[in-house]
Amino acid sequence: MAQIMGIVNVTPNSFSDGGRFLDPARAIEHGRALAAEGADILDVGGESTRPGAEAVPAEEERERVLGVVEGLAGGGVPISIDTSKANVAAAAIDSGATIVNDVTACSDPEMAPLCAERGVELILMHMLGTPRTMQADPTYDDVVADVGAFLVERAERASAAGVAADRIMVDPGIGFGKTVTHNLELLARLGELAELGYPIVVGASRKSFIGKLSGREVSDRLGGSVAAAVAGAANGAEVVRVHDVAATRDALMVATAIDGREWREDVE
Ligand code: HH2
Repeated sequence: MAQIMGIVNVTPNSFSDGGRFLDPARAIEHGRALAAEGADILDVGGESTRPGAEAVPAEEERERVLGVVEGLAGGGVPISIDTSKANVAAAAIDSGATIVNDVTACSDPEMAPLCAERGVELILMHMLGTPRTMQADPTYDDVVADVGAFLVERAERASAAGVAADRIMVDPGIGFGKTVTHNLELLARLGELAELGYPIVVGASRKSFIGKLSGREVSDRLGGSVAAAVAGAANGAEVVRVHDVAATRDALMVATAIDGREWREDVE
């Protein structure tokens, strides 16, 4: 069964839960609840990447996330740090994070050398442009081929900087410079990206394409999000990044059991 990465956003402005977990104690409580629901990884982030979001200074981002990483590390569930800044990642690794989730795929030249030196896993995500600009008329020749070529190039660059190839995962970046059609194409053809040789991470949870398809506000996209996670896993994702762990876990367990015609002990 695909692994479930539970989202812990320590931000005032994340698109679906901004401000709810800015207080570190509440964020830790939320992370623990997601772990109890069955999260395999907890992804802690201190900078929103929603369309139009402004960058957060490193000092502020560090202050938001470090106590939360520290509070959740050692709880039996690996912690990933969702950051594009190497100095934030370094401090989070010191606090117990073992995975770096970089939505800019190592735009910071220090990021890959850091991950190599510290022996952590690295998630490289595709984004077209920056959060400020990415939704302004994104265009591709073939979105799957273009995203795949970008991810391979960044993965090879990270390898050249010393990150072991088996510690690299790639993510097509659903919603990051993509139209609804691009997102659907990527989710449907995830298997082509899996053939690149790196485990696939995918995050569709509550994103706007689900709102556009279902006509639902962000607070009411659970059904669409679960469907996207199940489809992503069926098409080759090894990790699904979600806000709603319990519902996703139930759905993946049932879908996996049907697929393998097995249940309980045998499905995981
Ligand atoms: N999406 C978001 C943030 N980080 N990381 C990966 N690897 N893949 C994703 O698709 C991804 C990500 C955006 O979602 P969220 O954290 O809920 O919102 P915000 O960026 O507004 O905090």
